[in-house]
Amino acid sequence: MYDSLKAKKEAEKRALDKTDQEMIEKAMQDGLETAWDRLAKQQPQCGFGQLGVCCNRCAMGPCRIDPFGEGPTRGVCGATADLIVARNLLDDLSVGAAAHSDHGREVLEVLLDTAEGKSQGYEIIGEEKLKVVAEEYGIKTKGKKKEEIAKELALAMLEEFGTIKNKIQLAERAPEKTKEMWGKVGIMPRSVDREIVESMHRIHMGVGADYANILLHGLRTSLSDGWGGSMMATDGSDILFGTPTPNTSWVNLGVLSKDKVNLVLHGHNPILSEMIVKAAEDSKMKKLAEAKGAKGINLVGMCCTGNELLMRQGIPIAGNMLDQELAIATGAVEVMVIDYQCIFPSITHTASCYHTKVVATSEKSKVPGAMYMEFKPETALDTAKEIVKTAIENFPNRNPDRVKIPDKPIKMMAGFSEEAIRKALGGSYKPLIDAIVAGKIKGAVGMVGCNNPKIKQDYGHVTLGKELIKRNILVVETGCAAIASGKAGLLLPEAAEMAGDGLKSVCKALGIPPVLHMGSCVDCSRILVLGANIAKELGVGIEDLPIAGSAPEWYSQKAVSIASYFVASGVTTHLGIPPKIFGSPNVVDLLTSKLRDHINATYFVEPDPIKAADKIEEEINRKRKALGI
Ligand code: BF8
Repeated sequence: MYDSLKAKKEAEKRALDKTDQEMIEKAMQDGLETAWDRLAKQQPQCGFGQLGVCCNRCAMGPCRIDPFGEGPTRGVCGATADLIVARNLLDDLSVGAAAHSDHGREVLEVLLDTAEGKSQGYEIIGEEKLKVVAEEYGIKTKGKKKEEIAKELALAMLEEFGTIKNKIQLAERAPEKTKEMWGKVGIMPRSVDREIVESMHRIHMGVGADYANILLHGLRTSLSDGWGGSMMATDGSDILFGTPTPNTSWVNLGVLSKDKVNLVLHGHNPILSEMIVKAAEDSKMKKLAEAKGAKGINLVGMCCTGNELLMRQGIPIAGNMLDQELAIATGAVEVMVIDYQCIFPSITHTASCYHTKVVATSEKSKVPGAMYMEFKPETALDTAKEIVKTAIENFPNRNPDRVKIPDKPIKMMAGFSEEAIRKALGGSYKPLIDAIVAGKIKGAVGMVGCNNPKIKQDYGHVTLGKELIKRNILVVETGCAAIASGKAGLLLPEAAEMAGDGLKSVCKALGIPPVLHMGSCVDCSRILVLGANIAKELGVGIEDLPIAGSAPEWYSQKAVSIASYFVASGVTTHLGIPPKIFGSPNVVDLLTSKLRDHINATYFVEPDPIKAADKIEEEINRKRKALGI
């Protein structure tokens, strides 16, 4: 029996945001199973798995090591806890790097098709960025049509995935000192695919038993993501759809409309969703929606596809990872379009409780129970129109008695690409550097990553974000972290009132929020470029800057890769959820301490966001001191 008081209390435990709480209650009332329920059903979760000492790689296993030293200390092959933990971590990291990079490859393939006139609906909008990147690749741009440059550039970038040059061009954006550090440690990325394939090789039974050597390759693989696959995804998308500039939009589940056809665009890659934006503007579609009794078409984003559309088009965003089921629970979603990554495999099961149709669009990411409309560059706009039409035709099936939409979306600012930040500062980082040297801004933190039902939704992001800005630490964000801050009102210039006096004065002078939304998760590469450009202007390495990273609520393998390329780039990074490494004290010691001697950065784990802020501030002060400021 539904107990409204109990549901309210439970909702308050599960999520920080009131609109999310409201929808969690509705989901409970509707008898809908969500990730929180599934987590509860999994308790107690396997202790061996949590410590990372379970190995299921080969047919001699599965094996597990007794963390208390009373049972077996080696698997059947002879692997120790150190090796098993290191291999498992490299596995997770490489899966994450592969996901980001494969997304990047698809963007570049569409860029190439567009340059060759083979795609439908696309054009090259980011001409300025096209020229900048082409020049980095040594491609002459003078007197050439943008399509010619784009073709040469797309081919050059696609070649990076399997290049035999033993270096990735975009990694050249790092300061000399940082690159020297990579050379010394032996982690300069050689190509995107090579590092990932080599990871798969290295985690095979019998390929290396040295945990440190395995983890070092993990750092190299992560760099091939951050400075390779992800950066190519960002740059390719900027070239196709334009480099983001600051805009104002709306966030939370309240962006869904009571009287319009709602389409939720969920996943990561902007290539199809950008076409859906175009398709929804078609006057025929608008008329059809009216004919079906709707007042129009309402597109909203979810997760990182949502972030991509928000950054460039100002499309409102319904929420982050744990909101995907709650959006459907509003009973007001006609279609949820999915591409790939971070989509619950049970999403069609959730949708089946309402009239919502899930439309899968990627050959890589089919989901049983979903309609399948395959995205192909040459028919992208037709497919997008078909999807919008499907949503419109589903509108009359909505049951108004089962609809509940929270009524207060929150205003937010997004669109802070590295280029936009530089422009806001007047073309150079000098004003920011001066503010840092003067101590008005103590440093900066790149806060990134996911939701995880193991922590109250958004609590880690918002608590840590507020704590950092109070201490005059500027926060830049991507992914679900940025959406969490949006919901909490931190992405508004008015939020500067919550900041310390120094940061407040800088934000007020520039008219910017103290927490800047820099994009989707592949756009963590924008944070790398920001760090690199500031370091270059200062004449130091990224590893010398008073900055840190944080993933307070991470869950995904992609987040492991991001945290690792932050650390490998010299940026100490906080994890709010313990990674599965604690079965090996040696691995823990290497990652949280010994690494500092080699790359001036480590990972650190701290579930309490206030304590995490203390440690981040300590790290920023350590780097300030070393810089003599
Ligand atoms: O790539 S932050 S939950 S949506 S993995 Fe996923 Fe994590 Fe969100 Fe974006 Ni990133």
